[in-house]
Amino acid sequence: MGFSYAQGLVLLVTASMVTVGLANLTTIVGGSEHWHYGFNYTEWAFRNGPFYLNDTLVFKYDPPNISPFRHSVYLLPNLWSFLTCDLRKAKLVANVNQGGGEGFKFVLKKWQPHYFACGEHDGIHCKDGRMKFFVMPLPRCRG
Ligand SMILES: [Cu+2]
Repeated sequence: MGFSYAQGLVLLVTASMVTVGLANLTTIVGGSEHWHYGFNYTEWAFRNGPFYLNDTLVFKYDPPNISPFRHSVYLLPNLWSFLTCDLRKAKLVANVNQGGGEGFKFVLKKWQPHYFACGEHDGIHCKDGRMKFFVMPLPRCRG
């Protein structure tokens, strides 16, 4: 029995699906909304996930010389600090100047929960402005 056209087509489609599945993605946080006060990023992350190891998240926000609204990006250490927007043990990953131009790129390199939040105004942007979201990057299955 020979190799039919249909079999070849199935192979081709399968191969391209696998390629898409393995490609690391770059996602702009908030999509066209970028990173600003008042947008529901928890919901955004839920709708746009799951994210995978070595995917890139891009945070876009204007620096203080362009916009009066200052933003930043912090990683919070645990679920409780995330829920309460407690920034005391948070780690700064992008300051107020790093969101301009092409934005700040964060690669999800670690297989662990990531609690992102804006750190401006003592946690008010996180608490009232909803500038926080959770990502648990999944490992990709490489068959
Ligand atoms: Cu902010």
